Amino acid sequence: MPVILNSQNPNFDADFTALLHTKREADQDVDHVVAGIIAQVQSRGDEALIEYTEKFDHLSLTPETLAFSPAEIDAAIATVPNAERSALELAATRIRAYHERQIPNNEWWTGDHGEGLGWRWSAVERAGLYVPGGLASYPSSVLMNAIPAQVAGVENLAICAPTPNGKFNPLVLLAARLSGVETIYRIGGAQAIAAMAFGTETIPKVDTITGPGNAFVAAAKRRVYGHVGIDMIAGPSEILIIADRDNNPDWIALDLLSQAEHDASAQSILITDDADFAHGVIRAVEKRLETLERRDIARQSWRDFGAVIVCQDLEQAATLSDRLAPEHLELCVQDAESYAQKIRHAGAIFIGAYTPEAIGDYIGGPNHVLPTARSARFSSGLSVLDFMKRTTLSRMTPAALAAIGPSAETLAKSESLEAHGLSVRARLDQLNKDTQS
Ligand code: HSO
Ligand code: ZN
Repeated sequence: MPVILNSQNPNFDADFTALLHTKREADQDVDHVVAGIIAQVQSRGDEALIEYTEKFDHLSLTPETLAFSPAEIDAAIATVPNAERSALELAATRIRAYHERQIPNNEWWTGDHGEGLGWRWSAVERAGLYVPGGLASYPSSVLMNAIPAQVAGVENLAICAPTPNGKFNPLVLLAARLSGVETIYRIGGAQAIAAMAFGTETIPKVDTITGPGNAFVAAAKRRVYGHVGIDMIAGPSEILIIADRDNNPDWIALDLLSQAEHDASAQSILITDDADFAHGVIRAVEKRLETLERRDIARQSWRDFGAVIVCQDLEQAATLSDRLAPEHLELCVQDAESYAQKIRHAGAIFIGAYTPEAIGDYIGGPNHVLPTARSARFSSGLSVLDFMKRTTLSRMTPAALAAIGPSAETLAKSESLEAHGLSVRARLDQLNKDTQS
């Protein structure tokens, strides 16, 4: 059974706070192993990469076969059934159109004294995208990582995707092609992150690495951060649904289960103002759990981390939601669009009963790489901006320097940085001379 909380209960605050701080990830102490792997790849390059791939993925590669050849990609893509191909194409088109709107504007304006000020955005040159192997090898995640990079203007995009025992999902290769990525290395784990961060004889070093992965990948991303950029360290997925009684309990149950089936550590929470509805949803979840293909995973997640909260009214629901700062938030309430205005902290909001989160996972357009573990309080989902950086611009005219330079000189003196002050003073003296002559 999930936790069931009622806001009328005197212990509610303590129980809710405990829910907020539930730890969902076992601390896997992999850091020392990862440090060793990174050091090996850094010093021995391809040779180490090939050894680790043999050891962990049971696959023997050579420098020539580290990447899929164009012919292999073509052959794999040819096996993809039409229905999947067109669904993926529609997804790619919609995700691209959504992300194109994120391209930020450059600015350049004239300040108070005639000086030019502004900034300019530019893309990173090279990005590396990590795609997990096995169960979590999602073609949709390839689109969600690669398309924003491509839209940002990144020229060189490469994917690392482990293929344990040589097995891979052809849809991953198709998703790569639809997002303009032709270089796909069949390597994974910390060794793949190290290869992208530091480069090997075969794999060029990148500027930024994005994409989800297991504990080894996460630890490796943490370690290489600073040397390269990274997107985020994603935790297990979560959904919060705020629903009133005028909903179909089975729809809400399925939405809760759509997160629960990802991972035994995923978290699905329902907040409602109606106790009968809450129980209806709990029954509907139980019923669906009897037949769901991934029922073992979903049941474990629902049992260990699921929660149903019956609150006083929907005002309180919005306040509780902001404290949870969920990765995904579904609003199944009357006038959901204006209700959404009450929410401040959420990775993605799905407005109204006809917007199940799965639409956002695949086809809506917004990104599905989102901040987990309450990090929506201070961060956002993956976007075009993650592949761009901003350069500031300033251009003083003599008049502008004459107007604001003396204050710079004063501040330089106050910080005892003489050359700073003199660099301004030398120019101001020259300007004074010019005006006198
Ligand atoms: N809900 C997941 C993303 C995903 N769902 C991929 C299906 N495929 C985390 O946001
Ligand atoms: Zn999902």
